[in-house]
Amino acid sequence: KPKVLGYRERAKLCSNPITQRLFEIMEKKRTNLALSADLTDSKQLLQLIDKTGPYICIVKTHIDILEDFSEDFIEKLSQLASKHEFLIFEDRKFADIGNTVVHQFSGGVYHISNWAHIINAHTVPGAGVIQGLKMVKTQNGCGCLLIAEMSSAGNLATGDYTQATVKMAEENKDFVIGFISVSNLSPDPELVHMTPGVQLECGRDDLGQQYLTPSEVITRRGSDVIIVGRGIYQAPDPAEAARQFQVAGYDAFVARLTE
Ligand code: 6AU
Repeated sequence: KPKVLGYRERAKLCSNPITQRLFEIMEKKRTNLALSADLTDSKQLLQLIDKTGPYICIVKTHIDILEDFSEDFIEKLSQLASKHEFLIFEDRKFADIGNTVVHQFSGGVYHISNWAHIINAHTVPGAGVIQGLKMVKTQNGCGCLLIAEMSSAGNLATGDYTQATVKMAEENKDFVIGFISVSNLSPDPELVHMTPGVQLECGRDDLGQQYLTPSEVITRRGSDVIIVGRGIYQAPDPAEAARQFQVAGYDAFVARLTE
């Protein structure tokens, strides 16, 4: 059984500055919680992020669901990222040929490459999607997560598809920093695993989302980061909910360390 490393040790082993910074933040703030900030009003979204900021290592955005996007939103989000020390992950799920994703990443309305620290991509187009994204000049030296598995019922990211995705990550470690997955797929300490579909109790929603608990995800399945949306922003007190997920996620990691 491979030895489980603490966040500080992981940070030292990472050659990519984004993963290095991520593990340093996780160590310093004692958190493996990513907030999935899926609100559609920018003012409410910024308030949510400011309140939950102390408990999280990452804010994950779906920038294209904002009803009132502006450059000012990006500026305020980046200020909050400095204030609270978290990374910004734009969950754009790039999934097209290299030439198209170059434009989707750098251009359009959102200019994601100017502000995101982390992005993600489906591997269904083949390695060209990675080659394209990698070509784009970025502000923050952005790192990419490959979607190797999904949380939703009946998804097709399984078996050979998942294994081929792991291989693509291992072959592109200058840019790929890890996976969206629901299990541990690679023992390489430089590759980070982030898992969505997390609540304090197992269950599902009406549209195929399936939930696991922090201890199932972190202790038993060996993932690194829990991604939580509705479990936090639909709670009566989102800051208190974020604190609970921080504690549950961190305790689950300590349990794995000491197993
Ligand atoms: O906690 P929830 O269910 O409210 O939100 C989960 C978040 C959503 C999804 O778009 C995203 O996680 N997600 C992803 C990601 C992060 O790539 C992959 C996946 O398989 N399932 C999933 O829910 O913002």
